[in-house]
Amino acid sequence: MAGERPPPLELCKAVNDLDKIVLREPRGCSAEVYLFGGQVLSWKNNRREELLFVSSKTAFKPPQAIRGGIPICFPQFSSSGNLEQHGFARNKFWTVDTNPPPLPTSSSVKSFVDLILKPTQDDLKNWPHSYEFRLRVALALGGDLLLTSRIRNTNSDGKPFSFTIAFHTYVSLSDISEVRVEGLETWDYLDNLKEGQRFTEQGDALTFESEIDRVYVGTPTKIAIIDHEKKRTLVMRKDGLPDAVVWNPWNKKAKSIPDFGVDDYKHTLCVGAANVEKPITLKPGEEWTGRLELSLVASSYCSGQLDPQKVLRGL
Ligand code: TA6
Repeated sequence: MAGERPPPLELCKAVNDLDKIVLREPRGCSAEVYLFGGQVLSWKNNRREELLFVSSKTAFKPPQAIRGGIPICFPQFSSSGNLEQHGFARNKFWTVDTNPPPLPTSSSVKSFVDLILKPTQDDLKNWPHSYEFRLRVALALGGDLLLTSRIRNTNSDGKPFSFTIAFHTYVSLSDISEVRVEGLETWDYLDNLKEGQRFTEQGDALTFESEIDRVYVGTPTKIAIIDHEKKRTLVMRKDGLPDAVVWNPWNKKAKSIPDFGVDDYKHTLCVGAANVEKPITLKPGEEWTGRLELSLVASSYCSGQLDPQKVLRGL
């Protein structure tokens, strides 16, 4: 795409009149980004299958966060600070960034949008730091989804700030009990169901039969989510985001979550590229960049065509 003018933005109205931008690529894949939350809420392959989960009970009523897609937890993951759960970025209206600083974009990118979040005077009372959070959401030929984040400290008082961050991706699944996650074997995790205690994952791929709420720390850059039934594997690549959140409330906890359908837990898993364990600190003028790339590999593990270990080792 370098040097090419991006196609005009397809800005349209969505649920409850919320603004969304639709990204398309020539083979029929698409993605939708809502200005509310700067949140990707749809990603479809060329067979128009939805790859992200959105709760059937989410209200689409700002400032309440939308449950589904890729919510951005910033500047605080979970309740690890004195801000609201998962910070405020997912509860804010982002705007289209019409003049972003240059960002090299691979030639395979067919459409993209730049969004920006900056604090209002009111926001500064809640979190007394000036920042610019730039988010480029891009769709490549063939449907790969790329999220590039740039966070700059624009404080004029010389003060640094620290933050944690997560792209809390809700993957759409056939059946959670049929899914494997590869790439986190033998890695350490902080277990949120056990007061954040640290454990080491066993040697085998993750499978799911009960509630899970963990942060895997310092993980490899590639994680594969294998859905046997849908014969597809979602490969997550991440840069500048050393950790990975894995969450499913299962049946009991799901009942206590108002905007989550009772059976929704069967059809989703949150696997979030994150920086949680060691907060990022930026001095004024400094900028942090993080990249998340989601791509789909057509056939699943069991068909033998795809061996996630080969994918994870980039073979
Ligand atoms: O990422 C895991 C987690 O922090 C869980 O503890 C659970 O609370 C989940 O996020 C969802 O959080 P939310 O605020 O969206 O209900």
